[in-house]
Amino acid sequence: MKNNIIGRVVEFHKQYYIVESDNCLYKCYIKGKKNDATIGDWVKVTQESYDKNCIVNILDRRNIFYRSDKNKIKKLAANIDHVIIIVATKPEFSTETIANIILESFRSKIDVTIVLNKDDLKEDLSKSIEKINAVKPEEIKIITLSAKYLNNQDINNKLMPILNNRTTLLVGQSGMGKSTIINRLVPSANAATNEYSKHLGTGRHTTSYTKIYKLNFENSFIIDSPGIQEFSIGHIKLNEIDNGFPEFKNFIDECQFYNCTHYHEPFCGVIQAVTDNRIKKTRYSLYKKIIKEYQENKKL
Ligand SMILES: Nc1nc2c(ncn2[C@@H]2O[C@H](COP(=O)(O)OP(=O)(O)OP(=O)(O)O)[C@@H](O)[C@H]2O)c(=O)[nH]1
Ligand SMILES: [Mg+2]
Ligand SMILES: [Zn+2]
Repeated sequence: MKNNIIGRVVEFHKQYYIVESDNCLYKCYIKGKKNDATIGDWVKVTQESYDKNCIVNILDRRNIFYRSDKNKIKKLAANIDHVIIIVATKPEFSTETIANIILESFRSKIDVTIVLNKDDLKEDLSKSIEKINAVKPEEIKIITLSAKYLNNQDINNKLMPILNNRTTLLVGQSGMGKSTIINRLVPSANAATNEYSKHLGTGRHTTSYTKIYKLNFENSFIIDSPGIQEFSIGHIKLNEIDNGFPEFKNFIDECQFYNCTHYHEPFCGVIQAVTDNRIKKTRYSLYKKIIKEYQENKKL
C-alpha cells in the first residue's frame, strides 16, 4: 500500500473496517479509541506497520443517517441517497419504528421508500398495508414484493427505478428480509439469512455487519445492515418533528404561537385542521404519540 490512500468504507464490522480504494480492499482499524467512521464514509488511510492500516481522517460528509437508542446516537450510514424501510407481512413490525425512520429521513433530507416484503404470505398482506398507511405521509411510496420469489421482471419494474444511480441503505427490524433481497439483487453476495422464528425475541440478528454491495445498474450501490431493535429519535430537535408531517405545513401559519408544538396550545392551526378533517386523525394521533414519547425520553 502507498503510504496514504483515500477510499470508501465498504464494510463496517465491530472491530474493523474494510476500505475500498482503486478496486483494492484494505482491512483497517481506527487510530486511538475514537470509533467515528461509518459505512459510506470517505476516509484517509495510512499504513501504520507492515500488517496494520489505520483510518486517520474522515472526509467531509454529504449527509449522515443516525438513529438513537437510550444511551447513544449511532451513525447508520454516510453519503447515501436513499433509504428503504423494509417491513414484512411476518413477523410483526413496529409502526413506531417506521415513523421514526421517516422522521430521520426528513431530518437528513434523504429520500425514503417503504418496501413491504413477503407479499406471498397473503393472509397478512392487507392488514400490513393498512398498518403502514396509518403512519406514512402520502408522498412516501410503498412497494410490495416477495424477496424470496423475486424474478427479473420484479427487479426491473419494482426495484430498478428506485435503486438506479444511487446508494441505498436498507433498514429494518430483524427477519424482514434485507439480506434475502440483497442475495436476489447480487447473486454473488451470499449474505447470511435465517428463519426469523429461531431468534425472534432473543435480541439476535442474522447479519452482524454492514456492507455495501455494487448493483448491476450503473453507479448503484445497496447497503445491508444488521436488524435494528431500537430506532429512537433523541438526536432530532423537538421543533423538527413536524417536518415528518408535511401535511401540517399549510396550517402552521395559522398557529398563534410562533413556537407552537401543535400539542395542546390554544389557537393552533394544526389542531383546528384536525377538527375540520383537513388533516387525518390517525396521523395527528401519531404525531401526539411521538411528541409525548419524545418528551418522556428527554426527562429520563
Ligand atoms: N415467505 C417469505 N419469506 C421470506 C421472504 N423474504 C425473506 N424471507 C425469509 O425471512 C427470513 C429472514 O430473512 P433475512 O433476509 O435473513 O432477514 P434480515 O432482514 O436480513 O434479518 P437480520 O439480518 O437479522 O436483520 C428468512 O427465513 C427468509 O427466507 C419472502 O419474500 N417470503
Ligand atoms: Mg440480514
Ligand atoms: Zn400549532
